[in-house]
Amino acid sequence: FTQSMRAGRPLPVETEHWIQKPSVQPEPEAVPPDSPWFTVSQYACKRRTTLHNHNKILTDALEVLAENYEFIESIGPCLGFRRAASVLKSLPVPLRNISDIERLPCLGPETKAVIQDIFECGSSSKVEEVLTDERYRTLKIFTSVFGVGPKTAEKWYRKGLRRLEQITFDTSIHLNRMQVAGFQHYKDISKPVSKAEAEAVGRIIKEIASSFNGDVTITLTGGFRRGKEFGHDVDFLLTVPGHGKEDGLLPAVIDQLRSQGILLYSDFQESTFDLSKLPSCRFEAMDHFQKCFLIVKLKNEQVDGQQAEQTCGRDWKAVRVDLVAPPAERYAFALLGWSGSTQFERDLRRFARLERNMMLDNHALFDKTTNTFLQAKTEEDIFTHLGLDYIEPWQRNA
Ligand code: DCT
Ligand code: MG
Repeated sequence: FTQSMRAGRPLPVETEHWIQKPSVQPEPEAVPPDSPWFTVSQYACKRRTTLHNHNKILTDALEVLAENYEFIESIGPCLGFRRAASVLKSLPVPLRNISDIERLPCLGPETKAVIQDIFECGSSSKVEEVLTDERYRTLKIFTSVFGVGPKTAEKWYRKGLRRLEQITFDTSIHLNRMQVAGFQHYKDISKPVSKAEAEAVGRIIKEIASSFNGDVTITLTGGFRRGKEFGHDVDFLLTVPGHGKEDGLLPAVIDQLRSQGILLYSDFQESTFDLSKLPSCRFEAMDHFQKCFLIVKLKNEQVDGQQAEQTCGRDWKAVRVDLVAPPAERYAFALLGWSGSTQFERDLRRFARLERNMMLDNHALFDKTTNTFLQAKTEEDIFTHLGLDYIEPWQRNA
């Protein structure tokens, strides 16, 4: 399957993306499939993907299939469908018929079949089948709990469990600390977090962190930095100028949240980042910076535009918050990595590796040709090193 996805008809990777060509926006429906507008790169980091998705029906369908493959840990097909969905998200117009997709990269035969079904019947039988599949539906519910991944969800499914209440009542199941918190605050943290709530959390963290070090800067990253109005959590980067000045920052923030009585859960991970070992450092998915995964109590009155009165007998909401504190000189790499989207990050790294013989991750950019680390103060510096046009955060919704 993965092979067939790749075999498709890859366009030259160095072609300019559609948005940089003509100066006027095309009329939806008016784009012929052989138009240069449809010159789309196979790399998300060479496309500009805003939140305005003209092909949501198609991308939702493809993402259901991707998720289903993720649940059975079939990574190749999962990434194939995610990549195809990502290509469609970048298009400036809705696709109208099957011939429109001929020139698009990353669309394998299975993706094309799904799209054809939707064009012809209004839905895809393959997708409908997954949506009604008991296993898919159960894993979807179980993995919606903080701390529960596909492996655990699958284990519970195999035990015959189908509903969340069954998990909490089953005495033979041992939940780890994260999952206990996940169940405890399920109702709140499964609700989307609004931009106003994210900003309120930002003010709380900023005030606390500033008493640790007055020079601290805190940056909202993740989906909110890409312009989303809602997210599943709030991601912040905290930095302090000066070598090693961020040491102890997050433990201090956590202590202060606890003494204010608003810390509901915390998982602190000490930094394992070591500059002197960087040349031998493995380039991997999760970074080595000091970080913590939290659940905090956000009072209604702290949120702009929100009624201060009680909802469900409470005047607060539990919110998932991630804090990362990289050393100041790693800031640009950490910011780029934590801004997402996941698909955009995946393709930045893939592009660096395959097209530039470089290795990129949240810590550094290494040029394998010259055996040197490339320094960067800003995200723009990193795009320049990679020979890529700068893509604004709000254009990284790949
Ligand atoms: N990230 C990544 N690779 C992963 C997971 C995350 O590069 N495997 C990056 C991209 C986004 C950022 O970290 C924050 O992750 P999330 O909060 O999961 O994503 P988000 O885009 O902020 O989504 P949401 O709006 O739902 O929080
Ligand atoms: Mg997020």
